Amino acid sequence: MVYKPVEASDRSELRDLQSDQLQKTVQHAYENVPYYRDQFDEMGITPEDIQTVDDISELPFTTKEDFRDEYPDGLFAVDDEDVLRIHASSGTTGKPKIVSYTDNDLDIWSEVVARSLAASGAEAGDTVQNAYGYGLFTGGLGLHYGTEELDATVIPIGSGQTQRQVELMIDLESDVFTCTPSYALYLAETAEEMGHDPADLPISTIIFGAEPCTDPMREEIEEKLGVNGVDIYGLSEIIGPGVSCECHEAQDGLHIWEDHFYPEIIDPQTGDPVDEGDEGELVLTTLTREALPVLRYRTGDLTTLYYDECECGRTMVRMDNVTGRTDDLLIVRGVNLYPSEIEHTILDIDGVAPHYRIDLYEEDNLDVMELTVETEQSLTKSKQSLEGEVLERLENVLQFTPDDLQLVNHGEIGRTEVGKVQRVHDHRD
Ligand code: DLL
Repeated sequence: MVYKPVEASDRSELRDLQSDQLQKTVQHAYENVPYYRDQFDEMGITPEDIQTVDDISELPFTTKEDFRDEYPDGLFAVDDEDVLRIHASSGTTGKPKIVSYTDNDLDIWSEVVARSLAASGAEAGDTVQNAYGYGLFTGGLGLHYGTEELDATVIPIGSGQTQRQVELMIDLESDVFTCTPSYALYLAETAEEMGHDPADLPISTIIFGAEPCTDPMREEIEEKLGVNGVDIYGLSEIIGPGVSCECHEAQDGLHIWEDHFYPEIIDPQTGDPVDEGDEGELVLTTLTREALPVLRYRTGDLTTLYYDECECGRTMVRMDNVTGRTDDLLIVRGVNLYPSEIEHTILDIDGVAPHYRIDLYEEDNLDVMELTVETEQSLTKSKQSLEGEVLERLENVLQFTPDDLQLVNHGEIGRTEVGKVQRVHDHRD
């Protein structure tokens, strides 16, 4: 069931609404953000040139470098006294991206998260245990206020304290658990170590996001914990979690809340739009943000958009789940591959556990890749034969062989209790 009627609106009406909102956003950005005004002037365009969403490609892109260059608040479009909240997204290098919200922005954020929760099957009266980190990261507070907006009960436990998560979940009979996909697996392991069958835990839905999750990983989560796994997507620069979410009815792509965020897919090399149905980089424009209007943000996330009807009745476009980023691409001895392709290729081999790491080194000017994979606790075949299977699968599917493959026992690869899992460790200069 939709949370707001607009989720199932007629697409031509939606387009008119988007065009109106785009005009307002462009005007707002031009008038209040010197960075955008300079860009427009340099490109010889004015806000009046943008009449409908079809004109959007006239606008400049915004990149994560622009956020860094304008650190901390150069992209803010309102006075300090109108900013009610600040969050930040910490990159691996350099300054964080600082993002801000007015009162109205916070209301919209709660609403899009509530829509996402409702799409996942959560209802008013449910108990939602929120294991996303609270603080500058948008996951904790984003899911928190969205849960309250839905009129559900939120348990604001935040990340970590995994044994306590299990105990509370049982004692308070949580219906929904929100966390990263890697943490969902860790929760299952911890419950097992505590003597519980993870499938008997009371939760029926896990809303996972903030990290990529391939299909075999999702199946593992759903099977181990006996839940429906629903993917939620978002990024701080645009709002936080709640840009899009899967519906539990179809679980076939994430509905983008298009009355607030306008999506495009471009070729990451040329910046040109791709044909409908082709994969490329997701570009998002905020349509209603006040404190931080963002035009054509290059997310770096690779996906595809589907405009056909969804069985849930929502008409809002669906994006494929994001399993790769433009900056994730590994080029190892001339072979281009994404970590998610490796994950996808090996995880459904019987005996391989969903825990792996990739280490990249440079030796004599050549890239060297070491792949470390955990075996299932109940491994019934020899490690040698499993190794052969993994290598054969990688060669057959990806035409790729790692320089070194290590099969290690259950639990040998460190788990991430707080924050996002890091599977690729690049030791090259
Ligand atoms: O990760 C917001 C969030 C919190 C989303 C909780 C979902 C749940 P950032 O820290 O700014 O914000 O990171 C944004 O994380 O560009 C993607 O690369 C990745 N990401 C977010 N959600 C997904 C997802 C939050 N469902 C960056 N699948 C994004 C794959 C995701 N990657």
